[in-house]
Amino acid sequence: MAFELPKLKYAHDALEPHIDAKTMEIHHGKHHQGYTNKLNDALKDSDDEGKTIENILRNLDMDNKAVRNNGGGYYNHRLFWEVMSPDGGGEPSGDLATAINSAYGSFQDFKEKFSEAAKGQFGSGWAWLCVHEGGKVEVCSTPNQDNPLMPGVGCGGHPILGLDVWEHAYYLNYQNRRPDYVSAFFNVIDWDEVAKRYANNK
Ligand code: MN3
Repeated sequence: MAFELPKLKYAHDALEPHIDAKTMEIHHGKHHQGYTNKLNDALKDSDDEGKTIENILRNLDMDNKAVRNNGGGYYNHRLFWEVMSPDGGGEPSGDLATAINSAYGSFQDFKEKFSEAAKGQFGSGWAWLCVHEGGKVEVCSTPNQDNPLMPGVGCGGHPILGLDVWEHAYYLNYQNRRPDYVSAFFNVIDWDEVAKRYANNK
């Protein structure tokens, strides 16, 4: 069964003014669709056809550039759309908040660490919050469409929050002002969704 572009759970303009409608339209409809199509092409008639994306990425041959770039692109964007919401923002609560405070001292310190990872990723890539077995959380970043499920990349563990810092994610609205985009992202993070992923993968 081929992978399909996931539907958004909100309208293209629902995340404005933090993320503009035109960017969402192109990012989801063109970029994510492109990764999805190319992933399906790359998997066609291979041993990985029909496996889950998590399984494919965890066991990836990193020299397989087509699956690395497009499988990463498919998975990363799917997570990205799901951890944002027009009702997002604020701070996490419960077990996730406890884990963040235990790793970073406070939500503010975590926010700073995550923002530094996003702003400091040279060129295209992603910033992540991951959970390790046992519940410890960790911030890291990866280049291009790599992601922490892939062998030897990023912090390992399971990504529960991801921020796309490719220019295609922010250039129309923010031009070169990546820090403003990173800061705006915090207004749309769906912490309930991140907490669900924390609980399911710790
Ligand atoms: Mn992108």
